[in-house]
Amino acid sequence: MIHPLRRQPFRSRRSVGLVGLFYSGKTVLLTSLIAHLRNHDPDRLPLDPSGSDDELTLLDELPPALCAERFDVDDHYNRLSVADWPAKTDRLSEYRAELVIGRKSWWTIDLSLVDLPGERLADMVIARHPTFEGWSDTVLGVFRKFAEFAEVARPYFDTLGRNLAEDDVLLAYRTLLATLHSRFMPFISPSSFVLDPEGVPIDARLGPSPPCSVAEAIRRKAERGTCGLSSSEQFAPLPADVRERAPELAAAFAQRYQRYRTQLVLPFARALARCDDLVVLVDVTVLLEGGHGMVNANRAFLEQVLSYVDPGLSPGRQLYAAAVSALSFGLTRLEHVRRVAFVATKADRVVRDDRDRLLDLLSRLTRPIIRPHLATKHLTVEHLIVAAVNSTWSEPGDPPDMLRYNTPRGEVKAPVSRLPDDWPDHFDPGRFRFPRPEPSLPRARIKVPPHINLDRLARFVLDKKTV
Ligand SMILES: Nc1nc2c(ncn2[C@@H]2O[C@H](COP(=O)(O)OP(=O)(O)OP(=O)(O)O)[C@@H](O)[C@H]2O)c(=O)[nH]1
Ligand SMILES: [Mg+2]
Repeated sequence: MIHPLRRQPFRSRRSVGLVGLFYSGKTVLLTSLIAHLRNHDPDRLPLDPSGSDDELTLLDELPPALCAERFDVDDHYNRLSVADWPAKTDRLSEYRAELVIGRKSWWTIDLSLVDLPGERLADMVIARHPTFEGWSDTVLGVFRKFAEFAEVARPYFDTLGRNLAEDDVLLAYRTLLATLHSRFMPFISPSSFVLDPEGVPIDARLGPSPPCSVAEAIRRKAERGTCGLSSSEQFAPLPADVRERAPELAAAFAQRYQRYRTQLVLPFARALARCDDLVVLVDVTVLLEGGHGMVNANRAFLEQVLSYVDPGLSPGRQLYAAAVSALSFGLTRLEHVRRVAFVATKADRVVRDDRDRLLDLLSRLTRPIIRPHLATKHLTVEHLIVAAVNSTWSEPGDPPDMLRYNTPRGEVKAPVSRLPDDWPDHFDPGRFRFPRPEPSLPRARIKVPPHINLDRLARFVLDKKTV
């Protein structure tokens, strides 16, 4: 778009999607970033390391362009400022603003930042597969591939071997999903099982429950959860031989799968795939706390997301994109993800001396997943560690494995796990422990959240060359 009478006659469009599992820190990251964009202070968020043209001005906040819902930054910020983390996200939302960087620029940036509930990302495997048969084969393939999935999935396969009554198949699959959920393994598809189509989490649907055994909790979730648009619209993956043996069941599941895919999955999957850049959040500390099973599940999940988004441009599409851009004087862009930043979030949960190790662990996890895309396409990939709201500190003389932070009981000083140089071959949940602080934020709005490396993420988002 061109505005000949303005000081910045040109306007470029940029959209960035934040993806990551539930609890990976997307909403906090976006809230903190927006707070910094609204009150930009070059000393706290340096955008140009040379310091020559470091001024960012937010001109206007705009209605969303990629989805229906506005990102409720004020509500999230208000909670942070009273030492409470934001509520979990229940739907796709977008923050959109017009910005100008530097004093001499001829361009304004129309920037969209997209946030989504982490659970829905497990449905990217549905977005990737137009048919129920393809989805079934991929999901069951993942369950067979990793030992920790295979163990959880065995009773489901046993059920399919002896009983193909619809209700029994669905209950067996919901039991499988409930078991994954109880182990924090993020491969729960359809995601309606943990976050129903209205955005209500399964724990909220169950309501408060008396303390009970893990087996009882799994049974309750399996009874109440829904794998589909509603209780009469449920489906579960079926292997090829079962699809042959029970064609009516397979046909019913296939129709429900199509309705689920069209109504719930494709709208957000398309919004993400249309982004120029993706910020992929990985909470390495939670993966260490969760054990190797969680690392494997996270890896399988990231592979599915990147396969659907298919980031990068093949040489042919790169040429086409360059031609489109040249013919429109750079004002039209081919909508496709071309840059990916992998971000290890909550870097304040590890001691300062371990931040390099945090970056190494992130890179070791994500490099094998992104390499096939990098090998064949034009794609920019960055790796960063960030704390959106730095909520821990240490004082001179504190031991090297100690952090200080606020909790509802007041300030504590506690030991934290040191990071390994590489992912251990085998590690069970509980071997690593990191703090869960309250957010520490200045209440005066002209102040901005303390952070670690948020400036580097901002440079990526704004496409400032030096990250
Ligand atoms: N110490 C620390 N904890 C953080 C930070 N960011 C997030 N957290 C913690 O991580 C939790 C989840 O953060 P969210 O931003 O809500 O996570 P999300 O990815 O949006 O999760 P969903 O909405 O469920 O998809 C918060 O409630 C905090 O406990 C951070 O910068 N530092
Ligand atoms: Mg969220």
